[in-house]
Amino acid sequence: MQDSFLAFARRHRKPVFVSESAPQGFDLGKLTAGCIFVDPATGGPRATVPVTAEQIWDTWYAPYFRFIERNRDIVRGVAYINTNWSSQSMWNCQPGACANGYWGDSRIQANPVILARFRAELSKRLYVQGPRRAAAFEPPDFSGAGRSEAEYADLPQGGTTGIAIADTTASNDRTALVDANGASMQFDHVTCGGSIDLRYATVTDNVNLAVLVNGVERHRLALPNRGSATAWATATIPVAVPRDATVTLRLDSGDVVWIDYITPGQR
Ligand SMILES: [Ca+2]
Repeated sequence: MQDSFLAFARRHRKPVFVSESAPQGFDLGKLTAGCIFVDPATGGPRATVPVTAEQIWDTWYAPYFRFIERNRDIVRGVAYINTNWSSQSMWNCQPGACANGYWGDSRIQANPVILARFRAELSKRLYVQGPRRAAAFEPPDFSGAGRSEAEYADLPQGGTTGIAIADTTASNDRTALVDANGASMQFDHVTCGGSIDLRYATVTDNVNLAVLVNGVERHRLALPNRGSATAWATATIPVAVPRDATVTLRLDSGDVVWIDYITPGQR
């Protein structure tokens, strides 16, 4: 359902807003889980079962934040309903009076583990903090099935002087620029493959990239000067990628390289 909606939005090059989201059926204060549908025998809630905060996180919150992150090319806003549903007559579920199903309590402050993890998620660079306005939506490059597009990679700003800049504009070929030695870009949730293909361009000599898989350096790659920022070439990196890996490219020398994408793609 969600995927078909996202596919629809991408086809029409529109942004997506996730509205009124909440982990229905969980009570974060009582640490219980219950069926959201009415028990026909009583016209009320079914029995709840005890759960841990970790189980609630893994069942609902982790996939929720993962969904946002994986679709950040078009998911540009979310709203979370932070409320004790059971305290409101419209949503409270009692025998014989449960018109809207069982909801529970989705207040993140009702559990310190959920609260801390929720805050940690929102502190990621993915989210706009404070009064700063979000950047205007520009439809990204959706042509890259099976690719991990550099313009949507994480840019950890590695090293002391390095910077990495994502450019999703068509006029710049929708790439990311790694500028200055020490900077890196990171692709997460890369699917498995026997090697990595890298589409790149550079205008400097002596470009050397370190290739890290799950944080461990696996290869060093020397790239020739292509003479132009859009003179693309593909280099094959003889590094196997395990399932759901993090692939990091760090610029060790050469000062500047543009990266379009790597293969394999991301989950
Ligand atoms: Ca690209």
